[in-house]
Amino acid sequence: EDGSKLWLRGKAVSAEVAAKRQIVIHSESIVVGLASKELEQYWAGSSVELIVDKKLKKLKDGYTISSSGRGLTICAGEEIGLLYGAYHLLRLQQEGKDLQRIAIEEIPDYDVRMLNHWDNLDGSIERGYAGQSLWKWEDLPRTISPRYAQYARANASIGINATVLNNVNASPQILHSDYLVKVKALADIFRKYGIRVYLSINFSSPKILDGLENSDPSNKEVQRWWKSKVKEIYTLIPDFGGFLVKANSEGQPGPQDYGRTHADGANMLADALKPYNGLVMWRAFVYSPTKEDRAKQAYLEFMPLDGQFRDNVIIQIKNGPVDFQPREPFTPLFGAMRQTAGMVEFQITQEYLGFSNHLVYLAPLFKETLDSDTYADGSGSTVAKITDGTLRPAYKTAIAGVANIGEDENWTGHHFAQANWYAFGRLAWNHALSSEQIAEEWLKQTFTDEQQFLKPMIHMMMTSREAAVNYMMPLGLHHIFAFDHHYGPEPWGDRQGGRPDWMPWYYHNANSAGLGFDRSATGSNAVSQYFPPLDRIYGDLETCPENLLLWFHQVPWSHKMKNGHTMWEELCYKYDEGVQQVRQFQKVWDGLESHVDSQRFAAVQSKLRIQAQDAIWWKDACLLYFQTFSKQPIPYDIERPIHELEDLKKIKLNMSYHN
Ligand code: BDP
Repeated sequence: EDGSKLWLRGKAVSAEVAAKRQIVIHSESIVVGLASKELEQYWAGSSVELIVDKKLKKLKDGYTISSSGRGLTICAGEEIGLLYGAYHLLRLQQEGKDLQRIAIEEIPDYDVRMLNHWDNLDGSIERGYAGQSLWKWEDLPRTISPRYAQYARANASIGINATVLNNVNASPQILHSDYLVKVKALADIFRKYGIRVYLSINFSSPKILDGLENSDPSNKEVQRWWKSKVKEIYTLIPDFGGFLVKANSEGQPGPQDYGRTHADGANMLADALKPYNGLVMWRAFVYSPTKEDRAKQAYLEFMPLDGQFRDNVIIQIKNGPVDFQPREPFTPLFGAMRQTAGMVEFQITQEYLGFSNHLVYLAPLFKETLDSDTYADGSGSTVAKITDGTLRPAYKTAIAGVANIGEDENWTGHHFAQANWYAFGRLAWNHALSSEQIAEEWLKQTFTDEQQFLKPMIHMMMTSREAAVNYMMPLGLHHIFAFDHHYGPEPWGDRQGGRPDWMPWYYHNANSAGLGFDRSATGSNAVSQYFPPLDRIYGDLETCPENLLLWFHQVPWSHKMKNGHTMWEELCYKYDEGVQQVRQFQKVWDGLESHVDSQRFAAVQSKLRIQAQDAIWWKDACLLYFQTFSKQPIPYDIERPIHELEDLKKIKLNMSYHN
C-alpha cells in the first residue's frame, strides 16, 4: 500500500451486480464514455442514465443527480458535467451515503479551477517536496507515462479543470516549437478529462527565442511575434487555456523593463489570445527592496491600473500580502480593484509549512482567506464573493493552487498532503464546503470509514494548521524562516549586504521594547489599504485580532493579552502549545495502528516524529532568541528548552534553493 491510489479506491463491482443495472448514455463523446466507464466499473447501485441537455446553461459545467423509480439520472449542460456527476456519485457511494432518494444540484463556484505547477524543464520542481516533476520532457511526445492519465483522472474527480505545466519563473524554451509538441501530447490526454493546459511564459521570449531587438509590448514586431506564437499554439492545442505571467518580480523580465506598465504587458498578451478565448493570469506578486513595506507593494503597484486591463486578463493574487506564510491577513487588493477581475492564488505545496514532512491540513487556511470579509461593498463582501463573480463582474472567474505533486509513489510526499490537493479541488468547486466535511470525505475514501478512526483523525487534521502556526509563528509573526529554503527557524538570520526584505529582522523587529511589525498609522500604515472598519480594527492594538497582533503592531513585551498573560508569556505558551499538539498527534496516530495498513502507518508515524522534533526546534530557537530581547524567564510550567541557542545558530541545512 504505497498511497498511489489517492482517494480513488472504489472496488470494481462483480459481474452479478453489473448485470442488475444499466448505465445508459446518449452520446459518442469521449468524456461521456469515460463517465459511463467509471460507473460501469465502480457503481454498485441502481441503473443510471446520463443526459446532456445544452439548454441547462445555468448549471455551467455542473450537474444534477435525481432519483426516480427506475434509477438515477445525471443531467448536465455540458458533457464534462456528466463526468463530474459520475465522480460525485461514486464519492457518495464510497462515503456510505444513503442514495435511495436524492436530488442534487451542483454548480461550480469558479469557472477555472487550476493547479499551478512550478516545474522546471530540467525535471526539478521549485518548492516541490515530492520528488522530481511528473512531466518527462525528454521522453515526450513519444513516450507517454501512465501517470499522466492517472493525474488527469484524480483532478477530474474533484473538479479541477486547468493546469499550468511549468514554473512561473519560466524558461523561454517552453514556447519553442520542440516543446509545444510535447505540451500538445499532454493536452491531448488531459482533454479527455476536461482539463485545459496553460503555460507560464517568460516576458522576454521574443528577444531570447527569436532574437528580436527587445520584448517591449509597444513594439509592433513584438506584438506580431506573440500573435503568431499564439496561433502556433492553438493550431496544436485548440482548447489551450492561456498564459500565466510573473513579470517584473524577483528578477523576472517584464514590461517595466521598457517603461511600460503591467497593464501594457498583460493587454498585449490578452489581445493575442482573445480571438481564441484564451486568458491571461497576470500575477500581482511584486515587491522590491524599497523603503515601502513589502506588504503594501502589490496594492500600490496595481491599484492605479484598475480598469486598464482587457476583460480576458485576471490578476492572480496570493492569499496574503507577503508570501504564503502560516498565517497572514488577506491581501487588501481583493475588493479594492473594482474594475479588474481578481483571483486567489493559494500554495498547496508546503513551502512555509514544513515541506512534505509536516502534517498540516490546509483547508482551514484556504477557508480563512475565502471567508475573510473585505467590507469592500459593505459587510459580507468576502474574498470568495469578490472573486467568484458575485460582487465583481468577470468574463471568467478563477482560482489557483500551487501544486504539491511530484513523481513520488504517493504523489505528494506525505500521505496527508494528498488531502491538501483534494481540499483545494473541492473548495474550488464549492467554497461553502466546510473543512471538516472535506476532511471527513477524504479520510473515508483514502483510509477507512470506521468511526474510531474518523473522529480522532478529523480532529487532528482540523487542528493541524493551528498547531503549525503555534510552533512556527504564533500571534502574527511571519517570515522568520531560514534563508532561501524556508524550512527551519532563523529569527537571527542576517546576510551582509542581503536584501532587507528577505531578512527575518525586517519582519519581526525584535528589540528591548517589543516584537512585531508596526503597520498601524504610526508605522507603515499598511492598515490604510483595508476598507473600514478593518483599517481601524487592525490599526488599534486593543481591537486587532490577537492571531494577527504582531503582523500589524510592534507590541511591548509586557502588553496584556485578553487572557491576562503578557505578550511574552503568551508567545511562550503558544510555542509550547504547538509542540504539545504535535506530541498528541503522535499518540493519536500510534493508537490507530489497527485501522491503517502497515506501510502507510509507518510512513506517517516517522513523518510525525520529524514534525515533533522540528516543532521543538522551532520553539527553542524562537523563544531562546527572543528571550535575549525580552530578558524574561520562560514561564516555569512550560517544558524547558533542550537546545543551546548557539548550537541552533550553527545548524546549516543542506537544502538547495529548489528544495
Ligand atoms: C515564493 C517562492 C519562490 C517563488 C515565488 C513566486 O519562495 O520560489 O518563485 O514565491 O511565487 O514563495 O513567484
